[in-house]
Amino acid sequence: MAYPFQLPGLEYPHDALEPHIDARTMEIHHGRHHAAYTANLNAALAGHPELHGKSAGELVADLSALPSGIRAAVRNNGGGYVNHALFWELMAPGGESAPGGDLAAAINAAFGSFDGFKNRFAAAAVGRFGSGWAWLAAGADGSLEVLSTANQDTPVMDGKSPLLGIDVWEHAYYLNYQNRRPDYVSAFWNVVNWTVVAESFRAL
Ligand code: MN3
Repeated sequence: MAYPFQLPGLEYPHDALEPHIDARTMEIHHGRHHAAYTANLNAALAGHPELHGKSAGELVADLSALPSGIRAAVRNNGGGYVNHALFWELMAPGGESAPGGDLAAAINAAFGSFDGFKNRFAAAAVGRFGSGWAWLAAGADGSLEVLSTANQDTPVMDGKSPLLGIDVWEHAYYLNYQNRRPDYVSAFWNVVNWTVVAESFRAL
């Protein structure tokens, strides 16, 4: 998909992830926050038809190639666009509780165990000061790592492939969890769509 970017639809109803993520949060997060990133990305690109053939992923993968006047806007809003498009796909009601197959083996090899991975991921999510994301990502050589990014930065900006991510901006959890970000992070494991994560891993 390229300019003009459109807000991707959700594959499940707003209330599908309850009680872990409440319907009102999903309505506002998808319908207002993600919609705003989409509109602001389009606004930044409107006067640059030479960029209209690029996907959002291509735009954020090489920020240095962009005109300086829109670089920050594309970083923030293009990042927000791709991060949220992925985030909705990474969640599903009643998903598997853990990955299987090659992905499970790779996680065990990189982090010692699935619990070892979960602990690292949760620490990155809880430890991100202010707004941002925590990720399971693959480097260019396919090696798995846990990292976090500030604001709407994405591992794609560093040439890495995001496999699983959690949004830890307060808008992602404040209505239900207020200041209890660790509780939101714990609840997130109940809605991870490991099938999608495994598909991304296989596609590396
Ligand atoms: Mn968000």
